[in-house]
Amino acid sequence: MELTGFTSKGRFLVVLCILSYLYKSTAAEGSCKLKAKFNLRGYKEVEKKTVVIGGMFPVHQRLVDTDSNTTIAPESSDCEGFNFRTFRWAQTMLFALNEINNRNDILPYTELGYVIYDSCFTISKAVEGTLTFLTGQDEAVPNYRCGDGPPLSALVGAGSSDLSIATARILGLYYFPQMSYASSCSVLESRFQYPTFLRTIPSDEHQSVAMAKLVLHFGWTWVGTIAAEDDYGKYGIKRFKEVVEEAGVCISFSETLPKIRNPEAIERIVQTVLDSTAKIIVVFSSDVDLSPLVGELLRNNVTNRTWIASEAWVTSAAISRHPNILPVLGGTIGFAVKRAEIPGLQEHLLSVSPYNDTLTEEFWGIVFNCTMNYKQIMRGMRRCTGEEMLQKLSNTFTDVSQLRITYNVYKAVYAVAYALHNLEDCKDGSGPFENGTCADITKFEPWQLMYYLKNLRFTVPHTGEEIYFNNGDVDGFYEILNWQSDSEGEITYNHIGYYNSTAPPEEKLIINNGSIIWNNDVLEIPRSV
Ligand code: TCR
Repeated sequence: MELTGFTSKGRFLVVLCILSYLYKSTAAEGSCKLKAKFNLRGYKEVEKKTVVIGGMFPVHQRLVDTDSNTTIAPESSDCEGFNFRTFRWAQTMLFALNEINNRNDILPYTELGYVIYDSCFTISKAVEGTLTFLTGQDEAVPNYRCGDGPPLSALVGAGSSDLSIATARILGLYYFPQMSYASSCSVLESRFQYPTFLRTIPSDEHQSVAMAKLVLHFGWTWVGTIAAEDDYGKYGIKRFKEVVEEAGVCISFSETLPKIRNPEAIERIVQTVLDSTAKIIVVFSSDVDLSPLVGELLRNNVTNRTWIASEAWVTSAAISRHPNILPVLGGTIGFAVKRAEIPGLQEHLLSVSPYNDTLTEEFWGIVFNCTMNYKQIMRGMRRCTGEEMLQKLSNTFTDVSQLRITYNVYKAVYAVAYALHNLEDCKDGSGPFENGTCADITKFEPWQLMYYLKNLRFTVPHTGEEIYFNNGDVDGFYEILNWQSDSEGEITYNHIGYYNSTAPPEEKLIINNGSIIWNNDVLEIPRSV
């Protein structure tokens, strides 16, 4: 599923554009096969040059199970499991683009358009989206881009590391820049393998070491580990184990969370946790993969454990808002990336309308339990009026209290925009390319933009954070959070310290032991056995 469009000065017009433009310019050659499958295409109102930024977000959680019937032509699978948190990330990209298009000091002569793909947390969808993006067609034809069209700049995405590893390999072939906001796996550090990959999230190398230091800080010598069955989980926990084992800590058990539904495997993991004497359990996983285990832990009332959370689930409402979660996961300690306030973002999220595109329409239907689909209305489902009020609900989509990956998305879009700005701003004669030449914003090469991304340094609006990339990566900085309960028995994420990879060795991990409340409201540090 894709969204394409252009945000324009103050207004957001959604009109057929890019593809019909491509179609017109190339139909004569008969080489472009186009089926109208895009949800949205955009049109710019102002007469300006346009550059398109790609985005990729795991808005749905999985592919729909289809039977492998080979008597009919296969089709690209549909997705299900709409995720409010990742939908907020996608909307943040639109918000940032709008903000940039409304500013006169960034890219004053150029308008930013977008194409957004839903990767459905699935590698095949991410690859499909990447090929579609590069070729400009709705069918993924590698090595071929149809017509001139507005120049493509960079791909912001993909969500998780295994998706980015796949897309970065393809994009790398074309030396096409990719700016990731959530793919933190340490293997993505390799510029040899992924020459055009950059990210606004720190590499998990830092997080794994920080987790190990945390375990040593509390004097624990016996821990269990659970990892998601993907590159994030596997590499994250591998590095953690290396560091703690070197310091003499023993690993009581190492379990892997299944990627596809597997209740028996989940039950086995719960049994391992129950049978083990280890009371400290480190979990490297996304919230989506962890959720089934949490359900099973609740059913079995597994208490008296201390859980150490990786960044991907530490502030996840999908986990912490489970009813009766406190006895099981209260006292959890975890690592989170920088949080920010983004002025105007909440207003943007609240102004989302079901009529914007197919994703907003689907979102609306789920939130208000209604439909805009004629066939479903005929079948008796309640019809959405479009007048429903998002303001009246509190949900993960409009909750702006924990803007962390969301903030990374915001930074990623600004990074691409500033790099394009510097490219546009270049003065011929003193440019970085051969004989002092510059790139032309209306038809630059991907490697030319790569030059500007590599040498970028900018200040993020509103937060003042200074961003630059060191071989594609940013510094490792994490806040350390502790799950405590408020007066209503809901989980709150309390700041108890931080980890700074750039500080001198003794000052990297700073924890205020006194501010921690452990599982079952205990105040002293739990023992590991
Ligand atoms: N890096 C993970 C994916 C991920 C994620 C998240 C997914 C991160 N944080 C929050 C959902 C929600 C961090 C990866 O695969 O690299």
